[in-house]
Amino acid sequence: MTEASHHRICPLCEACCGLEITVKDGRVAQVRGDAQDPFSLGYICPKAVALKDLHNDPDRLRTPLIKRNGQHVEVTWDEAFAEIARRLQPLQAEHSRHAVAVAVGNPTAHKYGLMTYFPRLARALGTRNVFSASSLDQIPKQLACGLMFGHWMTVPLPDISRAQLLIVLGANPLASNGSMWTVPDFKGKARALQARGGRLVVIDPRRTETAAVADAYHAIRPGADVFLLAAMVNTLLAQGWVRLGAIEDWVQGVAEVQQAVAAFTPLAVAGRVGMTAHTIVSLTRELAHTERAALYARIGTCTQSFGTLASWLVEVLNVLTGHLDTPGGVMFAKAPAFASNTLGKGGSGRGISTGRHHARVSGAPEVMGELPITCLAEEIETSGTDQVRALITAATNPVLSAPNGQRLARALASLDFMVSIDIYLNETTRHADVILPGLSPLQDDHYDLNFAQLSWRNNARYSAPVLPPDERPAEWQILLKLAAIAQGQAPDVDVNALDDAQFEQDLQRLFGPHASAVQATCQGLSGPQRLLEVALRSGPYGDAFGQKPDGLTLAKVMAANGGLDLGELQPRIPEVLRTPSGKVELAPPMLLADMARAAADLGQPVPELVVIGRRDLRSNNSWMHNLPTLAKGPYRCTALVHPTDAARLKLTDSALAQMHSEVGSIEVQVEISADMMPGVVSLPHGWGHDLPGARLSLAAQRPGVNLNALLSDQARDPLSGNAVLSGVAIRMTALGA
Ligand SMILES: Nc1nc2c(c(=O)[nH]1)N[C@H]1C(S)=C(S)[C@@H](COP(=O)(O)OP(=O)(O)OC[C@H]3O[C@@H](n4cnc5c(=O)[nH]c(N)nc54)[C@H](O)[C@@H]3O)O[C@H]1N2
Ligand SMILES: Nc1nc2c(c(=O)[nH]1)N[C@H]1C(S)=C(S)[C@@H](COP(=O)(O)OP(=O)(O)OC[C@H]3O[C@@H](n4cnc5c(=O)[nH]c(N)nc54)[C@H](O)[C@@H]3O)O[C@H]1N2
Ligand code: SF4
Ligand SMILES: [Mo]
Repeated sequence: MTEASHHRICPLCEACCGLEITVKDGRVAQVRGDAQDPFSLGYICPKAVALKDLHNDPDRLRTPLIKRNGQHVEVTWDEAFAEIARRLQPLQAEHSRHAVAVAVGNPTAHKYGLMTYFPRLARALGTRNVFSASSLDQIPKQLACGLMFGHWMTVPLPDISRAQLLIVLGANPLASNGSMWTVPDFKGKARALQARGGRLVVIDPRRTETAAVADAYHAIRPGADVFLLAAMVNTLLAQGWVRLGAIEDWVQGVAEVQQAVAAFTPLAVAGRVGMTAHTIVSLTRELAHTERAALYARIGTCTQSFGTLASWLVEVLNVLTGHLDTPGGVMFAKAPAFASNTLGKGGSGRGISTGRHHARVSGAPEVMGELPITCLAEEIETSGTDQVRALITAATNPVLSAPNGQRLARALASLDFMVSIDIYLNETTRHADVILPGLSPLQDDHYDLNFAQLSWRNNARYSAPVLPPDERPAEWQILLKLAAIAQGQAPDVDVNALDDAQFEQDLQRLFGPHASAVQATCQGLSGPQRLLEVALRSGPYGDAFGQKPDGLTLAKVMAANGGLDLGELQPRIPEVLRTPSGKVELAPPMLLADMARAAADLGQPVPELVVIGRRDLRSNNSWMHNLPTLAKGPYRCTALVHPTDAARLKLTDSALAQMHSEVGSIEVQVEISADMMPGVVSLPHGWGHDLPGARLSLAAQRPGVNLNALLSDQARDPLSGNAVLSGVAIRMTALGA
């Protein structure tokens, strides 16, 4: 009998916990939190334990599938790639390059092979129809931060280990484990903050799991964050509480902000926000007068029509209270590899731009190189030049995760050709003509390309595969093959040779005359691992290919089981900035202009009943409901309704009700809960596993209902293109038990 224990970073959510995985005789025996991990110190959640179920899940695809006569049948890799070339290449020849769309989803962010090679496929296709889950999620925050600080990934993070006050707005880290902020064991860190006399304050339409451990909780009307935040900025300025602190010389635009929020007094917004003016002023006072304080906002503030404005005002408040870039406030991580805000000369840059092209049907602007995923269905359905006729997806399930999934499903069924890189035959991939499954996460190596830029502590961590890879291509090789096919090559092209050639070109571009010396240091490496080696060595902690012998190399990072701790976050202004002015641009014109829309909306009546979403520790968006350890327990896809709403609507606990919206209608199980704000109902997303043609046998036994069947694909934040997933008007009628 052989037994070995491996350290592995959990690839399932942004907390990036360190796991200890025991393998006995080639099988996963146990998954535990790794107490030696310097970042998570042994913390894990139930999803990590389910990695064992995921690896063993009989429904997880291990062989490519081709759809023949409506049925998905197993084929060889050669057959699958040949089929793709046979069908994709003529379609490309006949139509414009925009006729092939690509869509990527959330797990991509956790797989550096997908992350580093997906852009090559998009580039090879030359399509502007690039879609991702970012437009269902964080793109407003990235846009706001990009405009203020000059790069999409320059996002302030609460310095939780030194803060004395943390205000959490529209996030529920006790269930989600944190987002756009890698903070394993949030609960433990929040307890430590409280133990040293600090306070945790939660603002949310639901008294969440996080609110339950907080020192104070305030309910807010969904979608009203922009008004609350503008009134807080207004209060700061009116009371003379503004202090810019250490970054004073690096901030511009305070006067413009003052003008933009002038009309949003606490009294003017109180009714709409659902808080008293007194509470708004008190919150502002506490943020302004606590020496080390941070305001953190997440998805609740993004997935609404004023998502970019709300995300912007959050950081304006952190700046105006002197908390940006100071210990105990909000700070910037310094990632050891792949971080654009560590490249080139620091202090100023080109900044970011949007609208380099627009969606054909809606006219929505390009943001971060992509178009809103809520435009995908209409781009497929609407005839004309550049109509989308083929789609390649990677790790995304928008039939469940995007608004109006029923319309998208119909659109996908009408495509001429669809390919999915995915590990399940699910609600989305059932429409694919060819499905290409990547390896199990336990067979893949791992590096958190994004999350090192969002981490509560600087670090460099790498995980080797826990189980040996099998004969299958890795996902980066699948993507390279597709890119080659998209460029007209034969399906039997040697992808490793292509990768070598591309790598040489990249080195020429990056290192000019030193390219061959750099290349010599990467002997024996290939694919994303080789890119990582170069990025680490040329990065801010790197060994500069031998010039700084104490610096990082991939070998050093690999040797540090659990990862290298690169220390607490450090002040980075002005070096981190990449704005044209070299300043924190507090008043981007695009945002100032959008304040007129907010002002006009302030007077609008609010619907009597609205729906918001909810996350549960045992779910992960739409794709982990097929795993036995997570699927057990009480039914979770319930609609939480406040007792006064239930009484008014004659809804009873555990009974069924019909939930209607402008676009759809679903049958939900009611759960009466005083944790809800009156007038607000909460239903989780990612459910509805009862669609024909999917192969998720366990999930189908308790399918739940799809929240996104109620949401419109026409409701977006006009600046970022992010979907409106929160605060949508509904009606509810009782159906009986
Ligand atoms: N109403 C509502 N809708 C929401 C949200 C909400 O709060 N409310 N949240 C939104 C957010 S934040 C997000 S990020 C999106 C997520 O939406 P998506 O990005 O579509 O993510 P999932 O629904 O989790 O689907 C993940 C897909 O990846 C596949 N997959 C899993 N692991 C791998 C792998 O290793 N390789 C490959 N190739 N495929 C893999 C799964 O089988 C599944 O098909 O949902 C959004 N939808
Ligand atoms: N267990 C689990 N963990 C996950 C995921 C999962 O599906 N399950 N998904 C992962 C993903 S992809 C992401 S992006 C992150 C998200 O991580 P979080 O941002 O923490 O997401 P949620 O837990 O949905 O918390 C959002 C909160 O916003 C509140 N809210 C809704 N509407 C509004 C509003 O208009 N204003 C305000 N202020 N609040 C509002 C909701 O009640 C909810 O409590 O979680 C990640 N982690
Ligand atoms: S919180 Fe859970 S799912 Fe997220 S990284 Fe940690 S163990 Fe994995
Ligand atoms: Mo997300």
